Order: sequence, then C-alpha cells, then structure tokens
Amino acid sequence: MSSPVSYEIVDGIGVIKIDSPPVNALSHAVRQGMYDAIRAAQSDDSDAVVIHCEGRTFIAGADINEFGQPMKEPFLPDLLDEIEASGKLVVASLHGTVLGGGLETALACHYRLALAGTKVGLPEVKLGLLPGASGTQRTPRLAGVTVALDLILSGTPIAVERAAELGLIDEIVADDLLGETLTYARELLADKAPLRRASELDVDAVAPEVFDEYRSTVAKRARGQSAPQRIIDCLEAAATLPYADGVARERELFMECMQDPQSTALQHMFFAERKAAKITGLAKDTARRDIKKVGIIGGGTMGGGIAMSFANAGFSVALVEINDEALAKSLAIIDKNYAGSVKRGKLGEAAAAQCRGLIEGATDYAALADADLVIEAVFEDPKLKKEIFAKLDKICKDGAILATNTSYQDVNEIAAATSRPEDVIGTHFFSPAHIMKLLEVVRGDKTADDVLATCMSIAKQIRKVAVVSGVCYGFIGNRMLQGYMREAQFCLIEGGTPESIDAAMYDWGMAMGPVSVADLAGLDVSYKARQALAKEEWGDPKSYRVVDALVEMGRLGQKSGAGFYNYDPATRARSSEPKVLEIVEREAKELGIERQAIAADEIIDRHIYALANEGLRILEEGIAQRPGDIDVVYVYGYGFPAWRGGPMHYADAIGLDTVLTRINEFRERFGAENWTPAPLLEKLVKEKRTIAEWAG
Ligand code: 3H9
Repeated sequence: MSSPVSYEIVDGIGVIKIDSPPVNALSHAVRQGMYDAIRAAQSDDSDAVVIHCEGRTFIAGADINEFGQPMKEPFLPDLLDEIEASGKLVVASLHGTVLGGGLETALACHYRLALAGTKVGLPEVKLGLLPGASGTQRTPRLAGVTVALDLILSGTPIAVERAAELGLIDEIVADDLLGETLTYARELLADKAPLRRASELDVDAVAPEVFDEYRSTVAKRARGQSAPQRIIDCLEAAATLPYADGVARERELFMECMQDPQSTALQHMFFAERKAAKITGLAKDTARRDIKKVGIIGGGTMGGGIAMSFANAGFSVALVEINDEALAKSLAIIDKNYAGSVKRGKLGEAAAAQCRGLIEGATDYAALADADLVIEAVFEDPKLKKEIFAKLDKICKDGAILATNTSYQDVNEIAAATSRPEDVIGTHFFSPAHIMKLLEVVRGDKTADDVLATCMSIAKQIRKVAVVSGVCYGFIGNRMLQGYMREAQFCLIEGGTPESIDAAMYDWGMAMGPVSVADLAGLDVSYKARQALAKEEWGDPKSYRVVDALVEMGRLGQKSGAGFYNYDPATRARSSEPKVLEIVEREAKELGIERQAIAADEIIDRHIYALANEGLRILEEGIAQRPGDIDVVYVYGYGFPAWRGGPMHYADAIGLDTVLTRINEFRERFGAENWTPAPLLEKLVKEKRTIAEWAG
C-alpha cells in the first residue's frame, strides 16, 4: 500500500505532504511516513522543511480508531521530538481544524503559518484524554500557563486569529496556503531566523495557588470527570519541573487516561454520535429534498424554539399561531430569547437581528402553502394533530415534508390523516429547542426514504444530533424515561426523600435528579393525563399518589413556584419543603408501606437498570437502529453523563450478568410487572456477549 505521506523538494524546501482522508488523522502509516520524511530531510539538499496536508484539513488529531490497540512505533511524542530536533527549519502549513495531536505537531514545528478561517484546539478532554504528545508542556511555553489551562480544559477550538494573539501562530494568510508557506520559509531562511524550539522556552511564572483554584472550579464544572484534574496536574508539572520531567509526568497521566473507563465511554460517544447520522439500508447518495422555507405551527415554547433553530441556520421561517394575540406573545418570547443571546455574548447584535428577521409570523395557514417543510408543534392532542395534518394535506405544495413534533403520538395515524403519508415524519425536538442538541427523527411505516434522508441532513444543518426512531409510544427517549421516573416515585414512597433521590442520581453524574426533572416538566401534565383515563388505567398508586396530592394543593412544579421543592421566584433556587415529606409519609401509610431509607447505590441501580432494560427491548423491536443511538439520545436529550457512555454502553461496562442479577433481585422484591428482564438481556448473558457485540 502506498504511503499517505509524500516528500519532495520544491525549490530547495522539503515538503512533507500528508494525504489521508477524511481528516489526516495520525494513523501508524501517517506517523511512519512523517518520521521517514523528516529523517530524510536531515541529510538531503533541502534548506528547510514544510509540513502540509491535502484535503479539508491539517491533521485533526491522533487516529481514534487506533486507541485501545497496542500502539506501534514511531510513537507520536517521539515523532514530534524528531521534528522539533530537526537541524533544518520546520514550518507547519495549517488549514481546517488543527486539533489534538495535529496542533501538537504544529507546536513541535519551529514556525506556524495558517490560512485565515483555520481553527486550532486541544479537544482531548472531550475524549477523556489529555494532549499526550507534549501538548501540555509546549503550549504553556508558547502561550502561558493559564491560556494553556483554559484551552486544554475547555477542549473548544479557537479561531486562528485568536491563536496568533496568544502566541500559538506566527503568520496568517488569506489564500495560496502552500505557496505562502514556501515563501515564508524562504524569508525565515533569509533572515537567519533561529530554530525556535518550544521545549527550550521558559514557562512564565504563575502564582502557585492558580492550580488549586482551577481544581476546585473544574470539580464543579466537570463533575465526576478525571481527565480535567489530570490536565491540571500536567500544567502544574510544566510550571514547576524541567521540560523532560514534565513530559514524563504527562506521559504517565496520559496512560492513566487511556486506561480509564471514562475515556472508553467518551470515545464510544464520539463514534456513536457520527454513526447515529447514518440510516441502515439507505444509500449514502439517497436524494435530498430542497428545503429553503420552513413552516412551524404553534408558537409555544417548543414552536418558538424550533423556529429559532431554523432561523439561526439561515432558513426562512413562517410561524403560524391561532390568533393575533397568541402570535404577538410568541414573537415577543422569541425577541426576548434573542436579546438574551446578545446579552450573554452568544450572538452579535447584527447577527441576532438577521436571524430574527428570518422569522415571519402569520395566523393563516396560507403562509404555509410554499413551505418546503412544515413542523406541527401544537399541544399533545391526537385529534387536533390529525385535523391539522388533514388541513396541511390540502394547503401544502407537492413534495413538502410534513412533520409532527409529537413526543408520544402515533406518527402512522397522523400520516393516515393525509393523502400523502410518504411525506409525513416525526421530528421530536427537546425543550428548549433552540438549545437542546437532540432531535429524534421518527420514521413512520410509510415515510419515504428521501424524506428521512432530508430530515437527517437538515438536522445537521441546524446543528442538532439526530437519531432515527421507529414508531412506538414515547419513541426511544420518553419510552425509556417512564421506568426511570416510575422508580423515582417508588423510591420516594418506599423510604427516600426528594433530596436523597436527587442527590444519588446527581452525584452519579445525571445533569439533574429525577425529582427535580418532574418539577421542571410540571406535575400537572401526568395528573391531567390520568384524569382523562378510567381509574383502572391509572396504574400502581405508588407511582402517582404523592404527585396527585401535590397537584391538588396547587404545587404544580417549577412553573407554580412549588412542587416537590419550593422555588425562589427570582432565582429559581430550590429549597426543601417539610410539608412534602409529610405528604409522602401520609400516602405511604395509607398504602400500607413501611418506609425504610434506601441506599444511594440501590437508587442508582433501580433508575439506570430500568433504562437499560427498556433500551434492550427497544433494540430487539428494532425501534432504535443500534445501541449507540440510544446512548446518544440519553446523553444529548436527558442529561446522562457522556463520560459514562449512555445507558447501553454503561450496562456493557458494568457487565450484563451483573445487570441481570440485579434486575432479578428487583423482580423478587418488587414484582415482575416492572422488573421482568428483557429477553435480549437474558439471551446475551447466556451467550456471554455484550450489547456492542450483538450490534456488530
Ligand atoms: C489526540 O490527538 C491524542 C493526542 O493528544 C496524543 C496521542 C499520543 N480519528 O466529525 P465528522 C472521522 S486525541 C479518526 O463527521 P466534521 C469521523 O469518525 C484526538 N477518525 O466531520 C468521521 O468518520 P466517518 C484529538 C476521525 O467535518 C470523519 O472523520 N482530536 C477523527 O463535522 C468525519 O468526521 C479530536 O478529538 C480522528 N481523530 O468534523 C478531533 N476525527 O465519515 C475529533 C474525525 O466514517 N474530530 N474522524 O463517520 C472532530 O472534532 C471532527 O471530526 C472534525 C471534523 C472537526 C475533525
């Protein structure tokens, strides 16, 4: 196989060219090719060396596919030392996204020139890693310790213009990258510029307490995560030890990260997110429909947020409300949201005005006649939704995609209200829709392939992470959530408190505890749904008695200032309410339950295994395409900690036999109704296979 790295001398300058699509990652072949080339350059006729990449980007990092396998020489840190030690001047020629090991490569070069628009960053922390090819030692020598801490701890790439201000980049050019780099190298030679080796620079002094300050900030911001703390240790080593010792410390801590299950989980999430965008059985080149104008029906919190998501990506939006008053209210909230974005510095004033200008309000469905995609986002009333779709069928142009933002309803039934079910699909956004990253794309029985493919592409354009779900009650996320929320209520009435349950799940890593989630969602929602059913259909009283008592007292959750907790009207800060515990105790007594404190590990297992068990059923039924898709849904839509890899990855990591044993124990204690192991779980345990192995 030919090498992805070529080397030739162009007018006296040795050009090392990497051509390894898609992102020129530092695979073994790339490292070997670069090593051979830099060695060759030392004894040939070249006067200086340039490292340049073909394709869309300079090196975007180490090759993540090679993690977990034995590393082959040349190792990246050794290759970079070889580059830095070069007796001939080395210039990095940068474009695209210069990330991780890619930026570390650039920092090992003596000079760095970049094309305008390039982004640079050290995103290893997002994979549970740290820059392990001397990035934690060279960066502070070039840009200072606190800049390095901020860059490496955030993992967020920065614009090359900012990187130049920080001392990481020397020159920026507008075009002709390779030509300009060659000219720059010649200028440096003519000026007899020194071989500037970052490892030989001193680290600027920094107050010793800085590191502990960062440690305590990060303990809160990156709760439960180990890589950020190790990154701070590396930077402290850079500030206090000679370069070689700092590098040795970095190496040690990088290997610790590599062996940490958190990194395995985050790497799983990286690939799961990218795989989720692929639709099994659908050709990559499936035609897409052209979407320019989007119609939204319903300007509530959801509809407004959806409108903003599209406008922010440059689509023109027609937002339809039922009357002038409702429309004015909806547009006022959108205005307020944009003003908030400007205030928080998320959007410039002009950009916000431009986005807002793309949203036009209307009270007549005629505004939807020329829309390419219409998303219905009215409240969860199946009859109303069907009426709306029948109306859309008459009004919308041929080929328009008709989508429903329902969270629970049957997309097939909604599609059947039209004469064009192939154009109908579910697009389930999460609230607030302009912020939450997840989009469940619900494929009806008759949804056309190009409709599905178009919605998946559009999701990427509006910067959502999309996952395909089949039709079932609640789709992937909300169907699984039922068991999770049920366990919260059961744990409460059996002996827990709102605080103990929330603390157990929060400390485990969930963004919010389940009792707080119930308050946020509004306790009246499930109350009203229950009232609409016959009493026999209400389910186990343990799951609703406390909620109903609270609703009847007017405690509807955050929106009414009180639910399971009290909420400060100004700050929304949560405080405990002793009366709530009295109600819990009263209801338990009436149901004949003897309350006993529940240990945190039992609370955690009951919640997470309820998710995993239902997830396995969803997989077996083919509702989700693959286990990673379920993990993406939970991490992006439900605040599941990414560093635990989502419920399916977590079940594999714990061991399916352990999960099954615990579920069987719960069945013994709490009954088979809620704790029957999914058939797929029993099968995999019998076959000693993981969920990932089953998925292939
Ligand atoms: C590191 O460098 C460690 C070192 O410090 C120390 C070592 C000793 N490897 O995202 P996209 C694939 S850690 C392998 O859809 P975009 C990706 O899977 C690494 N493959 O495109 C996808 O494949 P497919 C630090 C990679 O334009 C395809 O490329 N670096 C890698 O939206 C396109 O990706 C990072 O963490 C990789 N490193 O975004 C950078 N990167 O087509 C991670 C991408 O089969 N990467 N692929 O689905 C990214 O952030 C984005 O992919 C990037 C492109 C911004 C580069």
